[in-house]
Amino acid sequence: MVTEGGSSTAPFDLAGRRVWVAGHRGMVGSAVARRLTETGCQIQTVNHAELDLRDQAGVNDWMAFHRPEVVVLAAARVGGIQANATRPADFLYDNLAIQTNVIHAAYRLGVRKLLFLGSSCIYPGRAPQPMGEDALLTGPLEPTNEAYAIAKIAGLKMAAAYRRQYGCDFISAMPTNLYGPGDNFDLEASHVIPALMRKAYEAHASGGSLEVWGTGTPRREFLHVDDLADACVFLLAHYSADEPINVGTGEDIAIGELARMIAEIAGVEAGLSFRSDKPDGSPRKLLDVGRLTALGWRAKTPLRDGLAETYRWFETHYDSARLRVG
Ligand code: GFB
Repeated sequence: MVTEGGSSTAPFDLAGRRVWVAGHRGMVGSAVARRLTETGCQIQTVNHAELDLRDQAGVNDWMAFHRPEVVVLAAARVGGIQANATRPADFLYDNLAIQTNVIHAAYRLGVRKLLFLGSSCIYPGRAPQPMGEDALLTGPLEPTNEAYAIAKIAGLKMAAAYRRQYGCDFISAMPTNLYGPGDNFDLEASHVIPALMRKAYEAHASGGSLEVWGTGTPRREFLHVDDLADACVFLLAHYSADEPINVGTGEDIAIGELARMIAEIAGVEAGLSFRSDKPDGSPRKLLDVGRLTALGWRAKTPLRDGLAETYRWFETHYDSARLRVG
């Protein structure tokens, strides 16, 4: 395991430990829970109907009763560019409340290891590319997701503060844009990949074109959620430091090119149409994944394969997936 000073110690062993995956119904949490089944740990989960993570007393009671030894904090309000831009209060309040309650209770109950998940949008909107961890707080945030980014920055700083003040082994990972089975396919709230998949499915059926928001020129890096889950388990075992660590593929693609790939996978024949009234957001978001690569972890899923697999999942879950909202 790599620690503060870069020194190596024995990996943190998950086998036999009680591991709470907060947010296990979401795309990320469910992938992490699937991956954790391979580690021999005892996975703990709780449904939203039983526990609202924004309720501090409820979180304290649930954690005191179930006593997780490890926490993966994958619960969050997430959404695409439009949801972020139009519902900043929800993104700030929900995320600040969830992470504050869980991190503080984890400290009070002596949780041995906690992984906080952030997002590449914590970095400035015009940060030099690729974005290293040292780009944090060096410039203004991208306005379309400022609220979410502020909440996530507070979360990673909170994890680091509890490390420093109380010696807690709390770490933070910053994943790039994610996709995969179990994503949110609601057209107003979702990220670009599920939105384009749903629109492509419907365009294929109707013979229409695939509608793409913005100019198609912004570039994004996309990581399959199973790769993220694998990285989470790797980091729990091998990472222990104040600084957040980036998780991505190190490669990006223009949105127009991504849309062409999805159109091809879905068999859309009428081409693309661009909605110039919709925002582009950041011109480019590519992470520098050098620190994670140096520790020995790399993403495995080629984008085209991951898209094809996710599209097959969406086709078979069309009726339920399109009704899921974030
Ligand atoms: O995935 P997305 O919503 O998130 O949009 P961001 C990425 C790019 O795809 C933008 C374009 O340039 C969009 O304009 N795009 C094209 C579309 N067609 C569509 C479509 O039909 N739906 C959507 N949603 N986009 C989010 C942040 O930013 O990234 C979050 O708002 C979070 O806070 C997340 O950080 C990872 O990459 O722009």
